[in-house]
Amino acid sequence: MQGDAVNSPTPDSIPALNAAIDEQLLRTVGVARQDATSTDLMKALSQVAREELSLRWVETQAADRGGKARRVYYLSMEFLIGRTLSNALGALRLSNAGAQGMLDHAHTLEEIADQEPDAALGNGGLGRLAACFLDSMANLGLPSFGYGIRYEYGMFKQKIVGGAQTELPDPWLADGTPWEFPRADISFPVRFGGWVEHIGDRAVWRHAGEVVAKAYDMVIPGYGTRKVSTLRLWKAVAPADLDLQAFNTGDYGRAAQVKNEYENISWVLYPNDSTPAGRELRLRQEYFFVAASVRDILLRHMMEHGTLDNLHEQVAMHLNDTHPAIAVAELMHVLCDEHSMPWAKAWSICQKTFSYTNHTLMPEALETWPVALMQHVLPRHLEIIFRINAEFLAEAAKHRPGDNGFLARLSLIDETGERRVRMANLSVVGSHMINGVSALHSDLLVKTLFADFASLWPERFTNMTNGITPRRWLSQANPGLAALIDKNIGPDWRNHLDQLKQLEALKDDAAFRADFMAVKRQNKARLAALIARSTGIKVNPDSLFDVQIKRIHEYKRQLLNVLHVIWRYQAILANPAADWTPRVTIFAGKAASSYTAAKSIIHLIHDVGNVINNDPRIGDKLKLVFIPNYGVSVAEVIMPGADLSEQISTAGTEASGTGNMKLALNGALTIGTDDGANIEIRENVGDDNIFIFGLRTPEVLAMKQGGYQPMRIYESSPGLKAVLDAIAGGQFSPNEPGRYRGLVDALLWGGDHYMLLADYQSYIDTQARVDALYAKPDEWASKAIINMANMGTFSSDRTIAQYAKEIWNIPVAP
Ligand code: HBZ
Repeated sequence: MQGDAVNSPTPDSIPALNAAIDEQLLRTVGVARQDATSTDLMKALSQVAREELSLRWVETQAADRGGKARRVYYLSMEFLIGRTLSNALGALRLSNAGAQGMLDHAHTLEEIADQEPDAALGNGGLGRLAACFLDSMANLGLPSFGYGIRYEYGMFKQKIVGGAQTELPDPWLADGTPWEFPRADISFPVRFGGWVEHIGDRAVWRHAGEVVAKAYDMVIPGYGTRKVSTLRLWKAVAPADLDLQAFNTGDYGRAAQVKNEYENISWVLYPNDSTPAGRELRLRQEYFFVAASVRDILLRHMMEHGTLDNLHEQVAMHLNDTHPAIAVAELMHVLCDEHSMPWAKAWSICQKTFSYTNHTLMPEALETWPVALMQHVLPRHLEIIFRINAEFLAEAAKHRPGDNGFLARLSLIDETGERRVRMANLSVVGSHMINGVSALHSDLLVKTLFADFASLWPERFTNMTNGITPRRWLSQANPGLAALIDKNIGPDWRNHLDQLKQLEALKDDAAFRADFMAVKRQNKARLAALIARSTGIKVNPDSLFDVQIKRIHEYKRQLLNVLHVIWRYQAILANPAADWTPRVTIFAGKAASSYTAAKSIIHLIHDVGNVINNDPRIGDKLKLVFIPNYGVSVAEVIMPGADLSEQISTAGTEASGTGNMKLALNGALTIGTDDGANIEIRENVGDDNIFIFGLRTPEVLAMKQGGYQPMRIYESSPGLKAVLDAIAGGQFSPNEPGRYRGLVDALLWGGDHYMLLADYQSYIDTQARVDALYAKPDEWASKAIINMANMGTFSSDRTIAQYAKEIWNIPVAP
């Protein structure tokens, strides 16, 4: 199958694609053309794309092997891929032919693509970043693999029952997926438990149990190239002999139980996005995928180079946060214990091979494992960590003799209570480069969390500002805007997002502005339809669509947004004749199942929405909706339809944010704090084209140190008082008036940890400026265009090119 040119199918590709679809219906799916359901069509069309991906995969492997390419291996517990069909068709230049082919079957491509379940193998930003990165690695032709876990159950499905979140399992593989390639011949044993024997100077790990890791590949196509990247996911299976033994005894119940004990390792994604799970199964998951990946990488290296001495010259392994940090100890284990490499040489290779990205500064989010647990699950690795630590601390002590506090902070072991292994410290010590994910975050990393390490090795710390793939987040999610851009500057922006800059010249061009806003209007109608379908609430697409979509977390301050909505509600009631800019406030996002405060915020949004949306005095002036089950596919509908992007975390808490980039790229204006990548968005779009409010990071710190008193703010602000009193007094929960007492008490009496009250007035005032601008459609449109036009730097192609050059040392074609 020949691919068509961007957005213009060659005349003969449509019949060729149609024939291929019919053949797949018949041969693979097993239905006659006229009987095919939309699911059958999804499978057949996917199969056509899969065959082409398969060819490209084989081609890429041969080329990389032949060229003895230096490769990057991106180790990540999470890859939030979403759906693959539309993305694959886009990369194969088959979108138009595919759409036509589906129309010939009386279906739209959108309807067919909707049949595919999301591969939701991640929690939020960190997992989605990994998916955008794979897309860019493929696009840049970078010899690369992503390595992770083939979770049988991905991120839970969120269902709202009576205004509250409930969690349902996500059996995304139940009907199989057309996108994976099981590699039956690629599997590795992964060992756990037992003890370590020291024979002379050799350490021998006498493990207690073992599970088999089996490889399943997903092929990640590049857009501007035939090169692909590979996402290799590991599934845990019980060793065959154990299976047999159990079955032979005839006790099938026991056999199934034993099998489950092994295979549960890859069953389910931990749905916590910040507090580490601290559970044995989680540690097993981390080690499981890391051990299999390291073995796979070393095997490939040995086949190509015949020695491990030059591992660091050919291999870059990247740690996506600390979740894969045990890889540092695993590589030492394999090199020293299995390949008899001297410790010092192995350590030098190890440090040159690994690099590490940190995604959070918040102390409670940092992963540590009890020494006792690690002793139980990975006794040899614990020994290795102790030795790394001893040698490291001896070296560090030379820099500040007698400074025990310095050493205690640097130590890989936290000795303050129950002894624990600090995975962030292990990651830093084991890596030659460490980066944060926005300029602010990277700066704070070296000034706070890693200040002691940075005093030893300043040259190892750097910044890699996050990015997003323009293929999924503009070309695919927003075909209307993509077509308008194509018409004006051609199609190459998909590979060179900087080209959008040319559109800035059209910001005052009446015709372009009209076209741009017409596309926005269509996308808002599509979003309104999703809202109606998923919540039953009708919203007017001519209102300002104000969007906050992300994991629900106190530091992200969805509650501050709710305070504004209630303020507005009360203000409209007090002054109904005023010229209110009609607004729909839209939330979406999941709360970790055990995170009580976050779940309470979801409930509050629903309760407040219920009151406002059913108050006849309000009408279209204000609506509040919560779109359930946020995920990649839902985001693809919301992003294009947003006018206003809420990025309102307490300054210094959001490492970067990436939704902020997606929304601005789709022409939303940002209302945000001076935090994470908001700062770089402001630098790119200019102060006049973004709404920045609230305290900045140093001011947050100063106010905390000076003794922050939220109660004072409450008492001196009648507006704020009325809002909080309404919540606490049960105005939105008349059947359970005390329902939100806890949320409000945490603000007034609990110290308001994320300083909502400190930023409240500034936020309200800034929202008024938003209203005023929205009332001038031409000015709003110009600013939205400026935002989109200046998002070039936030392409993940830029981010990955930077990683490749500055961290991984892999050449990329300019
Ligand atoms: O990573 C996010 C940051 O909060 C966000 O600011 C940043 O843009 C993004 C990409 O760099 N962090 C996460 O999404 N973190 C997790 O999802 C997570 C998952 C499992 C954990 C801990 C954190 O155990």
